[in-house]
Formats: sequence, structure tokens, C-alpha cells
Amino acid sequence: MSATVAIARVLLPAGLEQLQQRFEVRIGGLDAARERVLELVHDADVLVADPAVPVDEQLLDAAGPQLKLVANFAVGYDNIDLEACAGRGVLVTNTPDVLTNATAELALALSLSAARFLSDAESDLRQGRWPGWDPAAYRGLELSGAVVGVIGLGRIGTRYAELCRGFSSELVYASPTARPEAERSLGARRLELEELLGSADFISLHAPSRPDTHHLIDAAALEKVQPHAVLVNTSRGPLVDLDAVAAALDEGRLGAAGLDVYEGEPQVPESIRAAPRAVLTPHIGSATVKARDGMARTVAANVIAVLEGREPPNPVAI
Ligand code: 8YV
Repeated sequence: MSATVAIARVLLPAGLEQLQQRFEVRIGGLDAARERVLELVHDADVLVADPAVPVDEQLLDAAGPQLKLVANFAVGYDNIDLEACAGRGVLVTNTPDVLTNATAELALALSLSAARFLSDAESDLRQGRWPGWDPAAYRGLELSGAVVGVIGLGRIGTRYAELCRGFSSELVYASPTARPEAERSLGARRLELEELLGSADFISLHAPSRPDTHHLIDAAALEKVQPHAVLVNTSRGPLVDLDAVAAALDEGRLGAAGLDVYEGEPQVPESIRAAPRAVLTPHIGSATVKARDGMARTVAANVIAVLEGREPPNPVAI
């Protein structure tokens, strides 16, 4: 009897077809409600999840003791209760590397577009609110030569820093551990978070969502930033207090914001949707053909390895 793979929501064909050729595959669908996922996972050997699927005790119970692997269709895995998985001997895998360029490029795009107020400018034009060329209007910030502060210098943060290096930016970073290699190759200087907030023109978040990073950028942090600073978040929503960012934008205490992720997404608070100088995208960091197909293939590679009794290529350390 072939093993059963339960895909809580969806997996793109680049990975799905490989699984369907080998295993019995159940698919919840993009809109699968929690009840459906609880049903779908029953007796499965593998669960394919994604950031919109909380993998907790209840879901693991619904699966049953035969569950071997939770393969996340994402590099981030804050949706998964790692301890609960470890306690049951369930492996967890993710999809690193394949989305590094895509996500770093979106962070760069948000940095540039927020700094030049592209959403406000375009919306003024589309709504017929452009009175004509004005030398004083829409005067933004240049990335060239700016001080770029990277919070979390992992794979994506490092790639973003490399891209900014092409703009002759001065790089500073905050990280729980020193990154001597990045310091050598990029000339990046490690700062305490407070110092980084006070000195960076661009602040880009690339840290995981954990209790110690919850609302890393809150009202108190925003008091330290320069009023022209540009805040960019392509990591996870809970790192940022959106109401505090909206208030800082409204009151001119923050220059601009480029956000791709939101606490409680897909709900996005009215405060930030209405805020000026904010470029808002709907969690599309990894949304390139190459990255998303790569992620689907990586999910398949991890599932196939575990079901064939091999070590998965991308285990998440617990
Ligand atoms: C999306 C991401 O969550 O990989 C991550 O951690 O945030 C993004 O890649 C993913 O595409 C959703 O499946």
C-alpha cells in the first residue's frame, strides 16, 4: 500500500506531480477550512503545510501516530509547533535557498518604491489628482550611498545587503550572532538594535517570527528612527506593530514603509491601509516562477526522502 501525503492547501505541479506518481495524495485546496484539514490529515504519513496552516497539537492528534513528516511549503516555519512535533517524533522540513533571491529582490523593490512614494504618486495619477509637475513634490530618498540597516543577516538578509552594496550603500546589521564573513565581504558593521534604528536610512527586517522578535518594531522603536527613514518588512508580520507604524507615518516620524507581511494576514488593519507613504504588497516575497517552482520541488524532495527512509535535505533543527 502506498504512503499517504495530505496537502493541507495546495502544492504547485512542479512538486505535486512527483508526489502523485509515487503516493496517494489528498489535497485540501486553497480555501480549505480547518475542519477539512483536520479530516484530510487523518491517517496520513506526511502533511504538507504552509504559513496559513497552523500545525499544532490538535492537528497532530487528528493525523495520528503514523505521521512522519510535516513538510512546510515555505522557508519560515512559525506556523508549526516544533516542540509538539519533536515530542511525537515528527520531522519538520522547510524550503530554504530557492526563494532567497526572490525575497531579497522584493525587499529591494520595496526599499526603492517606498523611498520614492511610488504608491501615493501612482494613485494620485490614476485618481486624476496630479496637478502637474512640481519640483517640490514627491521628493524621496536615494538608496545610493544611504546607510542600510539589516535586521537579521541570514540568507535573505545577506542577499539583500549584497544587492544594496551595488548602490554603494553603507551596511550595518543587528543580529544575535556576529557574521564575520559578511563583515569581511560586504564591509557590514554589527550594531546594537537601538543604534541601528537611530542611524539607518533604510531598515529592512529579515528575522524569523519568535516570541523575542514579536513587535520588534513598536512605538518605542519608532521613536528612535530618523524621520526620513524607510522601514521594509518581507519577513513575518508579527515583527511589526502596524498601528504604531501607521501612526508614525501619519505624524511624519517615519519617512516611508514598504510592507509585504502583516500580523493577522490576510486581514490588514485600516490604519496602515490608509497611511501615507506606504507601499503595501500581499505577501509576495517568494512569488516568482523560479522560486515558487523551486519551493514545490523542495517540498517533494523532502517528502520523497522521508518516505523512502532517507534523511530529508532540509530538516528544521528543533
Ligand atoms: C510564503 C514565505 O509564505 O517561505 C516563506 O516563509 O513567507 C513565502 O515564501 C510562501 O510562499 C507561502 O507558501
